[in-house]
Amino acid sequence: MISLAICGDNRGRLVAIEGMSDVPFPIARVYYVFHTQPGVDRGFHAHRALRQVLIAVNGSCTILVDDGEIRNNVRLNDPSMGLLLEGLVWREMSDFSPDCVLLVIADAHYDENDYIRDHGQFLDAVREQM
Ligand code: T46
Repeated sequence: MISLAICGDNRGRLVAIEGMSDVPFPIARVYYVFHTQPGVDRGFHAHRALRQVLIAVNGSCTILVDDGEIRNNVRLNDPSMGLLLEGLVWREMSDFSPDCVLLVIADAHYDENDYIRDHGQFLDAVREQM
């Protein structure tokens, strides 16, 4: 988890995110997931090279992270906390609150070739890198 500094005053709060300081990579892309329908799960893939930070800037959701050996659920519910995903990590997103806005900051442009969408192929890739 990455803790993001909050600039707060009597007007409210602000979080600024700069590449190579607040997140440990240059920022190439930002996208957000919102209006996720009840009961819908997303993700179910890993990335070969992409580095990302996930932040629930509103509401909450759960990210299952799986490195091929250990599977952990991380609840994101704080707009000042980011989940850094790098290396071969399978991820599944679930339990989105109706108001959830999941912001994702990435170090590369969208590339479908970087995705591993089959869990068996993901486990093979983990074994190959050992
Ligand atoms: C990830 C998790 C956390 C684009 O055209 N450009 C983009 O930058 C992205 C991210 C997606 N798309 C298109 C591709 C699909 O037609 O948007 C559609 C939904 O993408 P996807 O099914 O991959 O969405 P999620 O929520 O399953 O996964 C996304 C990211 O793709 C992925 O990198 O780590 O969020």
